[in-house]
Amino acid sequence: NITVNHKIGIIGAPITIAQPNMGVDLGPVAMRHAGLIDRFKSLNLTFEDYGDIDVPLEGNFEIDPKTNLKNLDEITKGNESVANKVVEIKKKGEFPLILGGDHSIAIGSIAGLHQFYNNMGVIWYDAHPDLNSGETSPSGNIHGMSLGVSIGIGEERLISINGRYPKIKPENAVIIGARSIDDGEKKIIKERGIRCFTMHDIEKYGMEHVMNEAITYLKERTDGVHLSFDVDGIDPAHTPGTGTPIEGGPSYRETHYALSQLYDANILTSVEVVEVNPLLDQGNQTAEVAVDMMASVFGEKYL
Ligand code: B3U
Ligand code: MN
Ligand code: MN
Repeated sequence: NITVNHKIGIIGAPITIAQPNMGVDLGPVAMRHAGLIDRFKSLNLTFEDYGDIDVPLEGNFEIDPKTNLKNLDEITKGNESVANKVVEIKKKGEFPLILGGDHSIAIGSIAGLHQFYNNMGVIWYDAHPDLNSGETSPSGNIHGMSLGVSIGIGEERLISINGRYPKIKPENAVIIGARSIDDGEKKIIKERGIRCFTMHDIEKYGMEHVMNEAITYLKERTDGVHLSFDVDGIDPAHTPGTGTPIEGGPSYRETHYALSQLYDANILTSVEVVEVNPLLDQGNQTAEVAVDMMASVFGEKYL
């Protein structure tokens, strides 16, 4: 859990080829440039930045007719490296913070993390549920499949990275902020009993209530909670620098508050932040917002 004495192990995971836009590989450097390290210092956190890991950066972006996936070999390889690095950090007793990279890195981070828990949970803060597979994907882009892979759906080579699957039980996954859900994903959410708080729920009940529900639910049933934070979860008014912005998301304020609730509840055991793309950004705004959000997760308060 997050305390000033629990060392945070930071890694960059610049996987970019699980989606089509150039530039997500620059996410880690953009967030460091936006002052992530200084913010952690001023919070008196104990941490070490291990830099970016090596991952394949080139693919051919052709849909393989057998799998309906793009760049499977390279993405498998990259996520094996992510998983190995996360295992290394956990074995040192550190709290993993992984900087993406596209959202496919969650395949590797959750694969690495799962061996340390019996009943791991995940909070998926995202405009998308990322529950596609080769069978349902409209795009063949693997970043839209990472929660699906983590609950054991889809390509064998992905679901079996670092051992047994599923990595997490579907009922231990909570999605927050979804507002772009493909038909195949709707089916999976219903059939597998995934808790999904869409924008409709946030509008109706308010962010505070939704987060309290999510926290209570996960506290009761899990022995660790990974936050998988996709910056496109936030309304694109605040985070334009991302590949698939979707209108009508939670504001900066709501997101900031939600993350401070997670800090106060003290339930998180690992965090990742993904889909920051400085080449699509206005200035470095999206990385700056991402850093503000990480500061909130790691305990920064206004007063
Ligand atoms: N659901 C669509 C689009 C998408 C998913 N994740 C992002 N975009 N960032 C798909 O391709 O799976
Ligand atoms: Mn995502
Ligand atoms: Mn998304």
